[in-house]
Amino acid sequence: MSQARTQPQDDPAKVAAFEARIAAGESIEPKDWMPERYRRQLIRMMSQHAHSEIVGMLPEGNWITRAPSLRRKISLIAKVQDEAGHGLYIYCGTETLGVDRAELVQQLLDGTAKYSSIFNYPTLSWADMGVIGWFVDGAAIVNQTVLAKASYGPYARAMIRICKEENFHKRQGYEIVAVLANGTPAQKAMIQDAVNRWWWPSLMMFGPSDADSPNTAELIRWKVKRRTNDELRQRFVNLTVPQAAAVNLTLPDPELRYDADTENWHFGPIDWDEFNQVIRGNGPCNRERLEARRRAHDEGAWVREAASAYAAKQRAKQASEAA
Ligand code: BYC
Repeated sequence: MSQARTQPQDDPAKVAAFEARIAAGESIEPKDWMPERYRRQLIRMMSQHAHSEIVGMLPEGNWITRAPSLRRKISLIAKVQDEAGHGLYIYCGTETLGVDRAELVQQLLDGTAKYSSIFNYPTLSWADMGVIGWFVDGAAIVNQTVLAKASYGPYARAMIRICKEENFHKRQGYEIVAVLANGTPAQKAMIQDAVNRWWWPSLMMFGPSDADSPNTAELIRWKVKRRTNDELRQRFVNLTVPQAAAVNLTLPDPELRYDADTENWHFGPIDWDEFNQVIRGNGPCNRERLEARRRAHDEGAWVREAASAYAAKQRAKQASEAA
């Protein structure tokens, strides 16, 4: 990746010392020596994560003006604002690796950086707000609770705070789900339809199966990832099946059954063709999402200019006071 700081070939002695620190469970901090490949992998993963939070505001932002009550509107606005905060927090964490945020944002706008596949699906009804909180934030919690133990300190610490907020997001979603599931037949049908549409894309959030995941082995070795994609996906399914039963909703998988030997819920095959289409930019809303981000970036140019002018003025003031 062009944005990573270039370094001479990593010194094998330094690599060995670094790997010993990882093996001992030490946290790697921004000023510590790290292999160039470790830095690049973190920049890739963290920037994609930050982009996901920012693009992830769009499907829900679409429903703020149509929330069914003042109370629902307040909590949805708060959730979407939290997502902006998560994005900015993770961009800051990524900058500790020596890369400029403007460069990362440009990669998103150019379509050269990925963001989570899940945000390329449309939000068709209010019930989707419930199911996103339940499934999407639920999946994020499963993934991020483990990332809170990642070997890179700034990323791990960001995850601790973010997970606390994701817990509120999941609860607000599940509460919407429970209310609709116990509502009129039309409300129940609406929530079941949302469950049917979001279930499989939510399982895809965890990434390709381990056999097809080029980055997992290296990231596990460096303790950035502490569990594989398939392990986390299985954990999410195991947690979610009883939650669906508790509100009498059906998950759209005829193969779903409990396996007493493995103590896991067995689930049917994932449509990897669909996943690959979405991450290549051909999902239902990829174009719309990037257009919305580009428009917001252009419309926000004056804010960035004003903030830079203000910062320059403050610097000049401080310099003249110090003189
Ligand atoms: N979507 O080797 P793999 C949120 C890419 S936002 C798109 O397994 P890795 C929220 C992958 O990047 C939460 N692309 O990769 C916000 C790689 O491509 P490149 C978002 C995907 O890194 C608002 C290639 O496929 N969470 O919670 O080992 C509202 C091969 O994959 C996806 C994060 O970002 C995907 N689903 O593992 C509500 C968590 N999956 O870069 C909620 C942090 C894979 O080689 N990230 N790809 O071109 C991770 O944990 C890991 O990066 C992943 C992938 C598990 C996602």
